[in-house]
Amino acid sequence: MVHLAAALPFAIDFNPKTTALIIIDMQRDFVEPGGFGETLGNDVSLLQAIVPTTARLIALCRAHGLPVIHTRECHKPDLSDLPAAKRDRGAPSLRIGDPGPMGRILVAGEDGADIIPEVYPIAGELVIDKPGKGAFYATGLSTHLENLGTKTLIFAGVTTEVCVQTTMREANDRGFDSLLIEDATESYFPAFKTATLDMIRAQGAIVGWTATCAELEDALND
Ligand code: TIU
Repeated sequence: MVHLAAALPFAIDFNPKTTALIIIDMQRDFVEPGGFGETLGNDVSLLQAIVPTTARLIALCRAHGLPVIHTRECHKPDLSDLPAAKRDRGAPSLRIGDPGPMGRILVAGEDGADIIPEVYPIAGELVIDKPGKGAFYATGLSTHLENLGTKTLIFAGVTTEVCVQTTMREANDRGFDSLLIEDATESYFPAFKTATLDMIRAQGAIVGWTATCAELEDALND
């Protein structure tokens, strides 16, 4: 067992053999200019700060033999998995499915929907395309984790309060212990990131735990 004493709100113990890393939506559409994130009016450069730490976290988990799972929020080219309520929400500069500088916005197979090179999956790692915010919704993630015998999930990626938090809440209801790596997740809204970290660990880890990448590194290498 690994004892991560520095985790908040209190120590978490986990078995690396039943733990997996899930990297949420580190796609060009969220992190680079011209993609979905920017069409919503966001400053996407804010997300680039976590790229080196996320790469370090992935390397750490690979070195310790933890399965690494990557997700991509995207829709089928015929948009049959895109509810009108999602497509028509708000007043983005381009809607999901519209052509943009990195291909059609948030559509599977387009350049924008792909994962940024710095944290790209390697052969053998599962990549899950998901139509929703939560990675368990309308995907094979539950079955895959059951097959692996996973009990604990380590989370990173973007954005903290949208797809990361939604997936952590889904995981919580499915009986997983979840640990969010604070410096490998980011929001377009710094205050939302802070609030999300607080609400995850409040009330005795009501959703899960948080720790830094260095703290996880120390615990795994102990
Ligand atoms: N807009 C925003 O903050 N996030 C999303 O739309 N999706 C994810 O978080 N991946």
